[in-house]
Amino acid sequence: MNKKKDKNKKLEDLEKNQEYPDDKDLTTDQAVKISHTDDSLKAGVRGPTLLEDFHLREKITHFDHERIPERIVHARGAGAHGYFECYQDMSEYTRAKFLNEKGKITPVFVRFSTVAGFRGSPDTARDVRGFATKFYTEDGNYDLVGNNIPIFFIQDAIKFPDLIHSVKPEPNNEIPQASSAHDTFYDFVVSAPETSHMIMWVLSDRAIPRSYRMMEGFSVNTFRFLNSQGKARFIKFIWKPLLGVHSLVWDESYKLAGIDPDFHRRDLYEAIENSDYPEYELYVQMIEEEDEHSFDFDILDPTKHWPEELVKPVKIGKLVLNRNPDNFFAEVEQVAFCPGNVVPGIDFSNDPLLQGRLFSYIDTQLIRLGGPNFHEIPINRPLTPPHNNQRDGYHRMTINTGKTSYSPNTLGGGDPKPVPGEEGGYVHYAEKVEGRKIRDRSQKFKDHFSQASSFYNSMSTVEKEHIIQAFHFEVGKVESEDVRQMMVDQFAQVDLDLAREIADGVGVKPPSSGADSSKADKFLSFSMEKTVHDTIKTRKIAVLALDGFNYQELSVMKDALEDAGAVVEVVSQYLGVIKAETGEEIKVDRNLISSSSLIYDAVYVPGGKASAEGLKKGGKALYILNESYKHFKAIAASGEGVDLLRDSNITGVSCAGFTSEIVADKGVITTLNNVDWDDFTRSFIEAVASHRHFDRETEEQVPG
Ligand code: HDE
Repeated sequence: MNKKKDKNKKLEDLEKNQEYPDDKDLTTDQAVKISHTDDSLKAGVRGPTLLEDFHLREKITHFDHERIPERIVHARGAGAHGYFECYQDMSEYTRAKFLNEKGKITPVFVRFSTVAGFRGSPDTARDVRGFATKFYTEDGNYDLVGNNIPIFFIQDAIKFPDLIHSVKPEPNNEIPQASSAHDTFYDFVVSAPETSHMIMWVLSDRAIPRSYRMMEGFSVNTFRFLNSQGKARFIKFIWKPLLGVHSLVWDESYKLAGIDPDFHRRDLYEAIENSDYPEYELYVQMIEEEDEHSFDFDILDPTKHWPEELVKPVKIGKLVLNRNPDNFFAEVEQVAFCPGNVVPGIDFSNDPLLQGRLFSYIDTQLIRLGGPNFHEIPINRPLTPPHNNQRDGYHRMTINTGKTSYSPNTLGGGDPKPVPGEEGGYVHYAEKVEGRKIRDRSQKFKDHFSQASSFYNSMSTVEKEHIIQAFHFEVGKVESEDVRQMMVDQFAQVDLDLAREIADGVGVKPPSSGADSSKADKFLSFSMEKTVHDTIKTRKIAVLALDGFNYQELSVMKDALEDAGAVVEVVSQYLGVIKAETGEEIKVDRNLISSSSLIYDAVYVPGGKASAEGLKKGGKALYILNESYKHFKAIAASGEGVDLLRDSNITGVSCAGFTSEIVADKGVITTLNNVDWDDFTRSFIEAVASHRHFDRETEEQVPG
C-alpha cells in the first residue's frame, strides 16, 4: 500500500517537472506538437495522400462532427453574461436565497432569441423574442425562461408541436424562412381561436423590437412563490428595460433582414463592448391563493395577461449584462434552459402549458446536446458541483470516486444524503389536488376574445394602424381565400372595425356583425406609448459629411450627442479622413456604400457648401434622408445641410428659412446659422429621445 502511494507521488513529481506544449504551440487533440500543418502527408509531392496522416484524419474528423442540431424553436439567438442584484429582502414571500437579501449579487447568463427562424435567420423577423435567464444561485441554478410578450398562442402543451409545425417553413418546399406570413400558420390560427389574443400582440410592434436591450421579458406562465412557513402565492415575473420599450417599423425590419441580418446580435455585442451595459429591472406580480378565482380570466390560462393595473408589479431587483461570451458555440449554443430548473422558494402552478414545458426542455437537450450529461458543460454548471448517484452516459466529465452509486447505502457512509427542508432542501408546495382524469379545460379558458379586444382598445391610434398594416401584410400573403375569410370572421370577434379594415386589405368579404372593442377594458400598460422617452443613451446617429464640411457645426453636434450617451458615426464617401472647409480633419467611421439609414436611429447633416453639394450628387445621402423620414426618425440639418434636405423628397415638413431660427417640425430640426447651438442640439436630442415621430404618419409618404 505504501509502495503504491510512493509510486503515485513520484509520478506527480514527474508530471510537475515535464515540459508541456504552451498554449501557442499547435498540437493534436492528444497534445502531440505538430511541425507542419499546411500539407497533408503524401507519397511524393504529386503522390496520393497517406492514411497514416493522423493529423489530417483528426482535423477532418473533428470538422465533420462540428455541428449539433439547432434548437427546434428559438434556434436563432444571442447571449451575454451579467449579474442580478436583489433590491429588497423578499423572504416574506419566497425562501429563494437570491431574493432574500438587499444588495445580494447573483451571476447570470441570458440568451435572447427569435422563435420560428433557423439558426442563420435574420434577427429582425416579426416574431416573439425569447428572454431566458440562468441565475447561478447558491441554492442551485434557477432558469427564468420567458418571452417578450406576456402571453402565449395556445393553452395546452399538447398543441405546441402543431403550432410550431404550422409556423415553420411549409414542409413541401421549406418556404418561408423566419416568417409567420403563410398559409399553414393562419390555417392553424383560424382552427384554434385561442390564438387570437396572442396574434394581436404578435402583429403589434412588440414583435419587431428595436433592440434586445429595449424589450420587456415575461415569465408568461404562472409560478408560485413559497416562503419558509410554507405559504404560497401565485406569481408572474416581468423584466423591464431601463432604456424603455421601443420598436422598429415594419418596412425597416424586413429590409434590415437583408442589410444586417445580425442587427440585434450586433447591437447587444457592441453595447456591451462599449460598456453601455443593458439593464432591466425585475418585477413580480403576486396573487394570493384565496384570490385565485377573483378575476374574469383564469390565472392559470397562459393566453391571458395579468394587467398591471389589476395586479401591481413589485420591483425586486436589477439585471446588468456586462460581459460578452468568449465563444459563441460553447456558451450561447450549448446553454440549456429549463423552466423546471427551480430553487427552493419557487414552485410551479397547474398551468397546462407550463406542465408540458417541464418535460420538453430536458428532453430536447438530450438530443441536442447528445446525452444526459449536459449539466456538466461549463455554461450549464451550477456554482458548486452536484452530488448524487447519477452516473456515466455520453460525454461524462466528472470522475466519480468510490464504489457506491446507490441510495440508501452503508458502504459509502450513506452519502450523499437528502437535506431536510429547514436546512435548504427543496420541498414542493403541498397543494391539495383531486379530480377525475379528463381531457378538457376550465370554463374561463374558453373565452378567447375579451382580452384580445381589451388589448386592441388599449392601443394608441398609431399602434392600431400598425396592427392593421401587419394584418394586411401577414394575411395578404396567405394564398387560400378561405383562410383569409376565416381570419376576418374570427377577428370580428375582437373588433368589428378592425375586421372590416383587414377585409379591405386582403380582398375578402367584410363581416356584418362583430364586437365593439371600445367597450372592452382599457389597460395603458398594454401600450408602448408611455414608455421611456427621455434618453438617447446608446442610440446610433449618422453624420453625413464630405470634404468641405463645417467643422464647428459637426463637432459641436457630435460632442453634444456623445455627451448625452449616443454613439455617433461619421459617414462619408470613403473611409479615412475628411477635411473641413477650415482645414481641420475628422475620421470617417463608415463609407456611404456600406451604410444605410436602417442601422441608425437618427441622422444629422452639418453645413459646408462643398460637403452638401457633393452629397447631393451620389444620391445615397438623399436616399438615407428620405428613408429616415419614412421610418419616422429624427433628422437634423444646419447651414448648407438644410439644402440637402430641401433637395430630398421630404415635403411634409417646414425647414428653417433665411433667418437665424431653429425650426423643429415633426422631428426634423433645422437651422441656417448663428443660432444658439445649445438650443439646436437640445432640440435634436429631444427629437431622438422621442424614438419615432409618428405624427408624420398621415403626411404624404416619401419614396425610400
Ligand atoms: Fe419554449 N421551448 N416551449 N416556450 N422556449 C424551447 O427548449 C416548449 C414556451 C422559450 O434560449 C425548447 O432548449 C413547449 C413559452 C425560450 O435556449 C423546447 C412549449 C415560453 C426558449 C421548448 C413552449 C417559451 C425556448 C427548444 C409549450 C415563454 C429558448 C430548445 C408547452 C414563457 C431558450 C430548448 C434558449 C425553447 C418547448 C412554450 C420560452 C423545444 C413544449 C410559453 C425563451 O424544449
